[in-house]
Amino acid sequence: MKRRIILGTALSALVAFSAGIATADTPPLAQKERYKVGFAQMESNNPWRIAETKSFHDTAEACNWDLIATDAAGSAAKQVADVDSMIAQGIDVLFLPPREEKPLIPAVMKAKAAGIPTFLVDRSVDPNVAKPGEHFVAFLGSDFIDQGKRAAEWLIENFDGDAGVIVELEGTTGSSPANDRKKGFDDRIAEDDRFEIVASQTGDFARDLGRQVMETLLQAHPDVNVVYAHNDEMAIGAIQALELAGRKPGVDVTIVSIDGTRDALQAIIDGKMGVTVESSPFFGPLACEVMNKYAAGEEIPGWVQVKDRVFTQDNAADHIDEAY
Ligand code: GZL
Repeated sequence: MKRRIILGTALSALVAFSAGIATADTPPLAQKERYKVGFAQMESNNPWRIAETKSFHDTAEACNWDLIATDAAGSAAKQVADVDSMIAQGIDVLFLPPREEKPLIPAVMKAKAAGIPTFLVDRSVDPNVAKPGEHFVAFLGSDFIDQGKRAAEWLIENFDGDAGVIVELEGTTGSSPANDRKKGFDDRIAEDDRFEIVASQTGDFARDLGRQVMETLLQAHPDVNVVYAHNDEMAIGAIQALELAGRKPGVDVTIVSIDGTRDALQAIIDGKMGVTVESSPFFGPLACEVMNKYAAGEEIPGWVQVKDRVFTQDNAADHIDEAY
């Protein structure tokens, strides 16, 4: 039986502590004056990543962290090596956004073996191998399946054509948001027979690759009239490709996306993008809150779920000032 308790939080979004049943097999965290904290970032190639890293730095002093932050420049192998280095430096606690679900499992296992509690932030690992409450304390992040589903539902409600020809730009191959945003969207859109996904290809959550992939798919599918991007960076890249090809995003192509970046909110205001489902990067305050609860001996649910808003023409202008 799951209970959801909506708690006040520093995050703009509400956080629901899904009171899952977590056994406490994870390493303890003693309460201290100051904590040596590891944050092993995967890359800094887009506004979302940069905002997340800044959120941890901005939280450090208020949370009494001596923060060791690394950047794996898009390499899962280097992200594992960065965690090895942090373990050798004797960190008290690890915050890890695993770039891909399987390659980061060794980092989770090594931290546990070294007696270091790990919190996964913004992405998770393969749940068949590593489990919350056993190998890591908890996953702090959104419901990516629900994000994909909500993007599909907006499209179903707002697409006024009778045939939706969809190109899907997938996130990083093997990452939990890419896997789940695909599942959530594809399963929901399949329920409306006006739509067909004619192509689905990774743009690695990157703007320029998203643009290049869109250019290629546009050649193969000139009748495309919907783009579903797993993040705003690829959606903006797709908008660039469509405009270069003489198409009018927001007029003859509907763009649906996820994240809520400043550029996406501006594209919505400009009428080029239809919707972006929020996926907040501001994990610093939540990480501090959950770490302190864990150090105080409170039971932490295996999934500390971040609740997401939806940004459209109706509210984009109200939120662009807080965007990143
Ligand atoms: C979501 C996060 C994703 C963002 C992308 O929690 O993992 O990674 O949606 C980012 O913009 O690259």
